[in-house]
This record gives sequence, structure tokens and C-alpha cells, in this order.
Amino acid sequence: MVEAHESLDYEYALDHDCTTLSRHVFQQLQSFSADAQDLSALMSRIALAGKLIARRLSRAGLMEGALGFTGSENVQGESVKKMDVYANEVFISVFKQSGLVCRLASEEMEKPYYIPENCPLGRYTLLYDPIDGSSNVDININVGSIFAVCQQEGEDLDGTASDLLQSGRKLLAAGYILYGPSTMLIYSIGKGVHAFTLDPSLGEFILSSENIRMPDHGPIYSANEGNFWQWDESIRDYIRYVHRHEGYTARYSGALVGDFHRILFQGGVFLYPGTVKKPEGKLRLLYETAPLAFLAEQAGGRASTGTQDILDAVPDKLHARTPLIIGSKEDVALVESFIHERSRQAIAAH
Ligand code: FBP
Repeated sequence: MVEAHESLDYEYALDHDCTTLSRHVFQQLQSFSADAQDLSALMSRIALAGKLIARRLSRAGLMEGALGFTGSENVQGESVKKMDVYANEVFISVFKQSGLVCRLASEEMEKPYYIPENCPLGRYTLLYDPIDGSSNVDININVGSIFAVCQQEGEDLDGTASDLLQSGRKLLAAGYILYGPSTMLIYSIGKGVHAFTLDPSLGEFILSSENIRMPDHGPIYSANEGNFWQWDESIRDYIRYVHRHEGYTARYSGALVGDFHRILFQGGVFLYPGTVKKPEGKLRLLYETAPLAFLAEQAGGRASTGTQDILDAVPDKLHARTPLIIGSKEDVALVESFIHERSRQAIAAH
């Protein structure tokens, strides 16, 4: 005979094990409306993409031709990894025959990809970076996938996807998948930030942290200091400050998703500023910085270009780039204060 308290533990454990991503979306929306059904189904397909990519990554070292370069360059002028191509195809495949996503735009594709059988019924567009941190793939260091969902506006008959050139404030959902010691999926539909961990024994992403709050301040600063002499003097001022003050420690994994994940839970700031060569920075607005900015703000943090919030930035083209300062609100404000001080001095000097 199961004791009362045992049955409660049993029920709790079962209820917890059943809190999958698709169920959590319904819980969040408190509705089973058509839109709720769509968003829940859409998130389940993203979860499937994460499982397929995690499986490939976990066995890549044992497979012929899974690692290395393809020999071609993408629209960014970057050498493409075979895993980039595989992951890009996975996101397209999981949305085929879904009636959900009519259009996908990714770092690996010059123009958006249309899934004819989903158009025009499917009103959602998926923006994604299939493999973030590509330089880590072949050496088995953590990488991620970044995604955002927006509603298609208009028919986009000329295929220019001009309706995508809008601020991130229009996003319906955003998140990332972190392929680390465990595979995790972090997402938000504008009702807080929640983390799921892939349970390999179930093959399901199960809720592991809910309503995550980013600390207002943290000890971590994350930047590629190898670019120090290419940065604006204001950013150098900030780095000199953290070098000279107790309580700061540097962490930089080479994958934005991994560095952001650490800051989401432990606080601090990640920077990828503009450089002399690339004043607009390296990271892409629509499918790298805006999705993470959506999460940061939902978790009580901030994301800035240095002069405006990332979510207010409007791209002038699909693969537009922005400088990025993201993390705990006090630390982002500290970096901005050095930028403002330098521009104040520059104005005063004129
Ligand atoms: P990819 O999406 O092509 O990987 O580029 C983005 C990225 O790898 C980020 O994940 C990372 O923070 C940054 O570029 C690393 O750039 P760098 O090697 O210049 O420090």
C-alpha cells in the first residue's frame, strides 16, 4: 500500500517528468486556442531539431565526414563547417509538412527558405543560427543553436522578406539550445525565461528551471581581449577598469550561447563590440543578438549596442550586424557609462 506522502512524491515526480516543452507552452498561455496549439507545436519541432543536432554532435567524432569544412563560404564570407550545413538542413526538415512555418531565415542562407506546402497557411517565420560557436565544433567544445519566431506580415510575394526588417520588440518567442555536457533548451514566449534539459532516457526536454532571473550584477566579463587594440577607447577603458578592480573574472568560450548561458545564471556581461575594421561588430542582429536580447530582458537583464537597446535596433538588411553588450543590467550600464563618458569628452573637446 503506497503511503500518502509517497503517493505525493510519486505524483510530483510524474508531474515533473511530464512537464515537456509543448505542455509548458500551454501552461504559459493558459489556453488551448489555435494560436496556442500552433506555438506549442512549433516549439516541439524546434525541440526535435535540437535532439537531432545533439545526436549528430555526440557521435560526430566517430562518423566519416561529419566534421571539418565544406570548402565553401557562406553569405557572411565565413568558411562553412559541415555541421553548419547539417544543422541548417535539420531546422528546415523539422518544419516540412507542418503548416506552421512558411519561411526560414538563417545565418547559412543568403535568402530566406520557403516551405511551399506551408505557405500561405503558415504565418510564422523562423529566424535561426543553426550552429553558434562554429569554431568550437571540431574540437568538441560547447556550441549552440539560436532561434526566434515572428509573425509574417503581408504576402512577401517578391521574396525580399522586407517585413523581417523590424525591431526585436516584434518577436513572439526566442531561445537557444546549448549542446554541452547535457543538452539544454532555454526559451521565452514573453512570459519569463525557462530552461529544459534533454533526458536521454526519455528523449524528451524536461523542465529544469522556471522563471529564471538574471542577477543584477555578476563577477563575469566575457570578451575576446585579442581584439583589445581594435576596440574603441571607451571599451578599453571598461576592460582596464575590470582589470584594476576586485571581484571580476574573465570567461570566454568562443560560443556566444555558452557565454550567455553562464551569465544568465551567474550574472556578468558579454561584449562583442565594434572594431576599427568592423564598427558594426561581428554578430548578426536578427538571429543572434535580438533573440538573446529578448531572453535577457525577460530575465531582468539588458542588451545594448552601446547607444540603444538591441530590441530597438531595426536591421537594414537580413544579415545586418550589431555591436553587443548583454547581461546583468548593472554591468551593461557600467559598460555604457564608459561609452557615454568618452562621447561626452569628445563633444566637450570640440
Ligand atoms: P558563428 O555563429 O559563425 O559561430 O559566429 C558567432 C561566434 O562564434 C559567437 O558564438 C562567438 O561569441 C564569436 O563568434 C566568436 O568570435 P571570435 O572568434 O572573433 O571571438
